[in-house]
Amino acid sequence: AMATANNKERSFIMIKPDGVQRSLIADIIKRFEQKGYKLIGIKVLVPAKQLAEAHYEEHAQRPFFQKLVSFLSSGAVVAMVWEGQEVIKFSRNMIGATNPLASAPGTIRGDFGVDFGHNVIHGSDSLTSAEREIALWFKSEELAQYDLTMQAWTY
Ligand code: RTP
Ligand code: MG
Repeated sequence: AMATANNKERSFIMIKPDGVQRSLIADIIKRFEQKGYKLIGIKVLVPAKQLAEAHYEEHAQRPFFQKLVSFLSSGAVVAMVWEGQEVIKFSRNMIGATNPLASAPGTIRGDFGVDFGHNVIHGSDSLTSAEREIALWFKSEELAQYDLTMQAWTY
């Protein structure tokens, strides 16, 4: 990596209730891990309505807002923070378009999604959103700092 690269960029990634119900947790984590990103925070929770509303506050005035937050708080989600160069933009590419039927095969929504309102996964859409969402879902002590570099016990 170039010396100037920001290898510490972070994104908030969340497997939505439909993704958990459909047993997609391992596959989704595998994609980020194999790309080379670093998992620094993860937890399973059923989000309170208030947390779901805060998460999607940018859509508060939209007609679909109540349906959106009810869905998010309807079951368990896997909330994660992934770290690495360009992780925000790249994870949006890995996730695919909002409409699963418009997202390319090879993307998470393109491979697994069928319903616009139940599209498996969320990813932050900008640095500002990522910082806001990470602070909303995680305490700083829940984020691990560690190296993935080779250790003496690896070959
Ligand atoms: P997300 O925030 O969940 O990662 O999805 P996104 O960026 O691709 O899409 P966004 O525009 O942020 O919308 C958030 C979620 O709201 C639902 N939605 N419904 N016109 C509609 O009925 C409508 N528009 C958006 C989608 O489920 C979308 O994921
Ligand atoms: Mg969004």
